[in-house]
This record gives sequence, structure tokens and C-alpha cells, in this order.
Amino acid sequence: MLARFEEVVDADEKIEPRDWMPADYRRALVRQMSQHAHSEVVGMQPEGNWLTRAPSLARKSILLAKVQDEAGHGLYLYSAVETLGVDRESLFRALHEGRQKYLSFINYPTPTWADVGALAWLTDGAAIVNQVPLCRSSYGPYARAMVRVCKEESFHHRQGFDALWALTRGSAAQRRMAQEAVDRWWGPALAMFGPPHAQSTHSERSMRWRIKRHTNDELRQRFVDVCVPQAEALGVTLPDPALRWNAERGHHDFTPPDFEELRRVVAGDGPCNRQRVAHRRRAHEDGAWVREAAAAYAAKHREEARW
Ligand code: FAQ
Repeated sequence: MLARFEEVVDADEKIEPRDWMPADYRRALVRQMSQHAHSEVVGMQPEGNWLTRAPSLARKSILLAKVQDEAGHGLYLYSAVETLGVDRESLFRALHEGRQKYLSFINYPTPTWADVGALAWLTDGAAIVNQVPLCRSSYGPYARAMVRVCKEESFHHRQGFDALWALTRGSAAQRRMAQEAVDRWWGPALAMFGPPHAQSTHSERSMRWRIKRHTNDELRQRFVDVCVPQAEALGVTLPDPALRWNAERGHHDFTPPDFEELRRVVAGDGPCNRQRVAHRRRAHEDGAWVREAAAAYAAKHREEARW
């Protein structure tokens, strides 16, 4: 069975929920996909914070659509994790009890409207670089969920760029606000890709199983190379004096993010960790009656269908 599993993975075909898979492969998927689902759902908070204060009706509608998309991504991903035999309630419990993680950047605040633009331009941009290869992940339900997610992330990225574009073409105060927000989000966006390869505990195995396709460092480099011309078009400076084109490597040199800070934020000590998890727990408790009503409605229909 192991030989058959490896044959399918090596041939770049998909493993499906009905197929036999090694217990460690299943565990690796549950870990990464549930963290991914949690990131989408908790990730609604930094921008949700600005829904009632968006500068125009058009900006509000766009932001509302984006935040709702994140909830949808969470749903695709929780459903995909359920195909591995893990129920959704237990995933929520793990998140609320701090046993499962979500991505580090979500633990940073969005103090100005420009942060909403910078957050989306940089972290949705990073999410696209990370997630496009996941569309070819070896686990079918994960790969298929990613195709839809990536299409929506492109809109998210674009609307962040557009919000910054408007600010960088505005008054001196607006240009300053945009630059300061980019200064705040550059580091967290670079750190999103995870620890350097030498310190990555899961990469080797996840790459062998084709759950992920590239090292964290390869994706981080790709992200930097993509961002530089976009920053030039926007007219903002990326806050790294070491950032320059290296013709020999065919890539930009850059200063790596502060991995010690990443470690602290992942361990629960970022600027907004406690606030994000407390808010998530409260939202879950407040929504209990909706889940109960939906379950009762579904049960009633099942009963009627039997008759
Ligand atoms: N934050 O061995 P590796 C979005 C953990 S959100 C927190 O390198 P791996 C919505 C890692 O889990 C985008 N923890 O791990 C949005 C592991 O811990 P563990 C969601 C991190 O798995 C956008 C340990 O460190 N996308 O789009 C981080 O091979 C904008 C060792 O690390 C995904 O989730 C981190 N940054 O590589 C909302 C992508 N980095 O489990 C609002 C899917 C590492 O042993 C605005 N995930 N860790 O306790 C992945 O691609 C991978 O899991 C990585 C990490 C690349 C995150």
C-alpha cells in the first residue's frame, strides 16, 4: 500500500480521501490545512476592524466582499480537513485552546486605513506566492480548494494595491500614511513564509510527499522579486537598505525577517495574539444558536425526507 501511495505521489497524481495513506501524511495534512483554515478565519479580524470606518461606500463594499471571502476560504478548508476524518468542532476547540496555530502576520494591528491596503497588497501577495504551488498539492481536496482560493486572493491583492495607489496619489499626509503602513507590514509579510529552510521542521517531508512544492526561502525570494517592481509603480520604498538586484543570482538580495520575532509571535507573544483569540472565542460562542438552529433544520429535513 505504501508503494502504491508513493507511486501516485511520484507520478504527480492525486491522493483522494478514499485512498490509503500513511498516518504521518494524514497528520501532516491535518496540521497544515487546519492552520491554513484558522488563518483565513482569524485573518478576517485585522481588516474587519475597518469595515465601519472605510473611507467611502465603494471601499466598504470591496472590503466587505474580501472579508466574506476569507470566511468562505475557511469553509472550503475546514471541509477539506473533514475529508481526513477530523470533525470541525474539534478543530475549533484546538484553535480556541491554543493547541493549533494560525499565521503570524494576523497578530499585528491595523492602526490606519493605509494598513488595510498594505496588509492586502503584501500579505495577500505573499499568500498567492505560497498558495499557487499548493494548487498542485498531492492531496486532491486541498489542491482543488486552493484553485478557487487563489482566484479570490488575486482580487484581494489587487484591491489592496488599489487602495494604496489612491493614497500614494493623494496628499502628502496620505502618502506618508501609505509609506508608514508599508514599513509596518514588510517584515510580517516576509516572515509569513516561515523559518529558514535549515530550521524548518516539516519542509523536507512535506516536499517529498508533494504537500508543499518549494522551501520557505524559495517562496520568500520569489515574493521579494515580485514586490520590487510593484513598489516602484506605487511609489513606496520597501524598508530594507540592503534590498538590491543581484545580477549574478538573477534575484534581489534582501535582509531576512526577524526570525526571533516570528518565534515569539508564533509562541503567542505578538502585539494582538490574546485579542485575536479572545475575539474568535467570543464570536464562536455568540454564534452557537445559529449552529444549533442550522443543525435542527437539517435534522428536520432529513426526517421529512425519510417519510
Ligand atoms: N506563522 O517546518 P515549518 C490568508 C510554524 S492566510 C505561524 O517551516 P511548514 C488570509 C509551522 O506551522 C494565508 N506559524 O512548517 C488572509 C510549524 O509549526 P508546528 C494562509 C508558522 O508547514 C490574507 C513551525 O512553525 N496560508 O491568505 C509560520 O513546512 C490577508 C515550523 O515551520 C497558509 O496557511 C507563520 N508564518 O511551513 C487574511 C499557507 N511559519 O505546526 C487576511 C499554508 C511557520 O510544527 C489578510 N501553510 N510556522 O507547530 C504553509 O504553506 C506552511 O504551513 C508554512 C510553514 C509555509 C506556513
